[in-house]
Amino acid sequence: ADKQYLELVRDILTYGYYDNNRTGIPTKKLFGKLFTFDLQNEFPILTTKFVPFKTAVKELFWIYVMQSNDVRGLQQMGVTVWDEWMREDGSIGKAYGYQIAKYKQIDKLIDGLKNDPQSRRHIMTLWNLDDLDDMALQPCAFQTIWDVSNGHLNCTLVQRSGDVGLGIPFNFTQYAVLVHMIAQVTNLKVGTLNHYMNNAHIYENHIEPVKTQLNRESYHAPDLWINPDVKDFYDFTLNDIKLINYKYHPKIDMVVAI
Ligand code: THF
Repeated sequence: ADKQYLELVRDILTYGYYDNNRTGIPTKKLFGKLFTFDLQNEFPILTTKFVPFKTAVKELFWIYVMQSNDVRGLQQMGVTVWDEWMREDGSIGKAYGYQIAKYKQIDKLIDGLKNDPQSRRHIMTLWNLDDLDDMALQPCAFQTIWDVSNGHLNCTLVQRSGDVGLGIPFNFTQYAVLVHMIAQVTNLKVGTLNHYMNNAHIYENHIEPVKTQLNRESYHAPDLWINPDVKDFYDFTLNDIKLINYKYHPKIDMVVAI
């Protein structure tokens, strides 16, 4: 993962288009970037900086297992990354987990993968036109499109806007875990994870931090352990998912743009 990531960082710093945006912190950006991870060979997580794996998995569970939009639930697990977007009622509005629950999207996906694997309609989407105005933040990583080939489960994650410094390292690691989880409960092997970023950007105040990362040598990727006894998606708990031999360089502090 480090190789593709650092190449994207280098590309953005060299060729990125510089302009302002909604947040008031200008970015350098490139249009239309893609990572491809072969999940059979590698669990994708950065080693050139510490990525808080547990936090990333908790956020994933919040969206797809708990199917919640209540930030207080995340806070109870010790996760603060959504605090900036919490509303007075404690939620982020009709966003993320709310949209998974509303249409039973996990259940439909698992059902479809089991009963009609060659379907070309295996999609989960958080982009609901009717509800966009009721979301504290419109989802960045908003869609997954799934495929079964030769007993392997493939997935493309589509992201409209990718914060390369902070959000992106979370996103591909989380969705790799999701592919492993879904593969296990559908009796498939893991395949390829594609991660498409329409606008891949680096905030101006992240440029120096990511440059320190560019000078680091990557370590061998860790392995993912998933409790093989779990057969039902909703039986997964945080203890069923662990990273083994995660060797990493120190954390890099970056401020999130709101
Ligand atoms: N807004 C912006 N500007 N970038 C994003 O990545 C982003 N997200 C979510 C919603 N809006 C966004 C919030 N996700 C961190 C990680 C993910 C976030 C927000 C913040 C973060 O600060 N990560 C630190 C460690 C945090 C911790 O350990 O608590 C890190 O070093 O990775 C897109 O999902």
